[in-house]
Amino acid sequence: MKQFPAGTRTAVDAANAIGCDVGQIVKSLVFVAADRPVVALVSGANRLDERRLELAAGQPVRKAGAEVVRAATGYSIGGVPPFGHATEVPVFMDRDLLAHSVVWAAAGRPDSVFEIDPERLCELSGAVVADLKVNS
Ligand code: 5CA
Repeated sequence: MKQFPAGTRTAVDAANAIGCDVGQIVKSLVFVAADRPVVALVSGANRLDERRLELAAGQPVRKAGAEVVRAATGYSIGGVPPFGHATEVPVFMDRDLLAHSVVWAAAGRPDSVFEIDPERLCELSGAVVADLKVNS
């Protein structure tokens, strides 16, 4: 785990602090699919296509509000980790993350990140890998 006083709240902030490619940053985005919170792990270089997440989840999705993010994961926006959530949350993972040898994800705080092999991230999060980005 690495902590950066300048903050790692956004993917760009995190990449700048770490000195890595923004594509190696894991965004942990919380959506509500029907009534169930789900997490989409998306490369910092990509924009999530909500229709693709709907296809993967099999339900209509909408962005979760800050309160729902906190209740479902136990963490606040900007620090949501990709696993270790307070409740059982299905996880979907952007296939592009697997192209990197290591990626960096939020470690529960808006100033902390950890490094992980994306295959290991997939295992630990129990993620379903899918094409989630806009324009792929
Ligand atoms: N620590 C960084 C890099 S690991 C991080 O957590 N990035 S993130 O992308 O996973 O988290 C920020 C994301 O939270 C934004 O991309 C945005 O999709 C979402 N977000 C920001 N503000 C809100 C809000 N008010 N309501 C719902 N979602 C929000």
